[in-house]
Amino acid sequence: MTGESAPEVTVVVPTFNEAPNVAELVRRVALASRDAAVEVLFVDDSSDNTPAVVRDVAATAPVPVRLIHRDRPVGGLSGAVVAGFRASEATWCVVMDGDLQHPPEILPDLIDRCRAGDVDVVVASRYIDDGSGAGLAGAVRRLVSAASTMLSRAMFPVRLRSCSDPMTGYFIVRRGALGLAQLQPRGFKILLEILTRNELRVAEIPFVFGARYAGESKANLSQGLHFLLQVASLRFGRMSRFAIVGAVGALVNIAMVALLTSMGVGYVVAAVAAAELTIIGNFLLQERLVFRELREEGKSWVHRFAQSFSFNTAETALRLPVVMLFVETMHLAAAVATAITLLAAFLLRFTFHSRVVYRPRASRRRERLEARPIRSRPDPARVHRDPGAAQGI
Ligand SMILES: Nc1nc2c(ncn2[C@@H]2O[C@H](COP(=O)(O)OP(=O)(O)OP(=O)(O)O)[C@@H](O)[C@H]2O)c(=O)[nH]1
Ligand SMILES: [Mg+2]
Repeated sequence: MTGESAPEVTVVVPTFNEAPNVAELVRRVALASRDAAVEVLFVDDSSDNTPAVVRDVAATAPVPVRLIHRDRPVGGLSGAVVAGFRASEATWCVVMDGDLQHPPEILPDLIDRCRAGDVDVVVASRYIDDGSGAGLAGAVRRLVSAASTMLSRAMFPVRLRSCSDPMTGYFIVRRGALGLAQLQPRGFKILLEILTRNELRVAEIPFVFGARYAGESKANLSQGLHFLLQVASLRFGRMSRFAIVGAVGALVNIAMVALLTSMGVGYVVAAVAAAELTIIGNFLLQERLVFRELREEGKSWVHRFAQSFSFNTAETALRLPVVMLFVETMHLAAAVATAITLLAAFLLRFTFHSRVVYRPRASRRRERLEARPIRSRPDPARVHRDPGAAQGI
């Protein structure tokens, strides 16, 4: 491949502190990709010396190696993968972990299967034929992986019908088939997002998920919560995340009232204090988990907090008189009146937060509609630095 022509395949490797794996990964990718024009693109959010190691390896590698280092790791692992797709000019993009748990030796099989021309995605699956997830550290990790696979396939029986392993991080996708503007990368499971947002033709080949070559795992418990939120919002949209946060808030509210009254605080004071603390807690959670990608579109957090806090306080204060009105004038049962007002309050709250508190500015809304994959020209030095947010994710 010359510096001018685009490669056939970009191997996108998201990395977070994977310095000891870089050279071995590039060596094995180069060995495996005999007859294909392959480049390796590291999308790096590291705090260690991974970028320096990538630059060193790039200087002598037998295949082109590029680096995007993000100073702001927007969207975490999935955001990194999407940044890689956007910076690629290849027909096909492979996504591969940077710790060699995804064997580069099956690259030819993935690429050959694509060249047959009848598929958009080829998934390396641990769950067909002689594939295996043996390299996942510990029985609990294997169980969690199997359970989350089952859950997501149950939630998306049609879109995931041809995919036995939507949780895999190893696949090849036709870049032109990706609705890059629609992807809202979050969390660890980018393939799940790609398959559920697009109608794609999927094929699979088995692979054995290996043990880490070197370095430390970044998998942790909070990814479990993010996975559940990701599935819920892919299936039911942002409103379901709002509902989950609201439900958690309601439970905490009840627990706080119980705690405060058991400490001798009067029930009215306890109810008001618990309600206000819940409103603050909900705001913090919804900033992170519900409206995260809309936060920076024009307003300060103080402004958002003021709007959210006043709306919720007014709504909480008004709910009781409305219940009384329903019971006294329309003779509804108190429980029915409460249920109606709670449902109405939820819908009003969601609408107010989406349309007012986190309303995207008009220019950003236009940008979203017109968003195109951003292409970056290959750097002559084959390594470039990226300011992260400039990728527009
Ligand atoms: N760019 C980027 N890469 C990440 C981030 N988090 C994890 N990664 C990379 O994503 C890949 C998968 O992460 P791992 O920690 O290996 O997760 P895992 O394979 O599920 O867990 P193990 O089996 O314990 O290794 C690795 O290449 C990581 O370096 C991130 O926030 N940004
Ligand atoms: Mg790993």
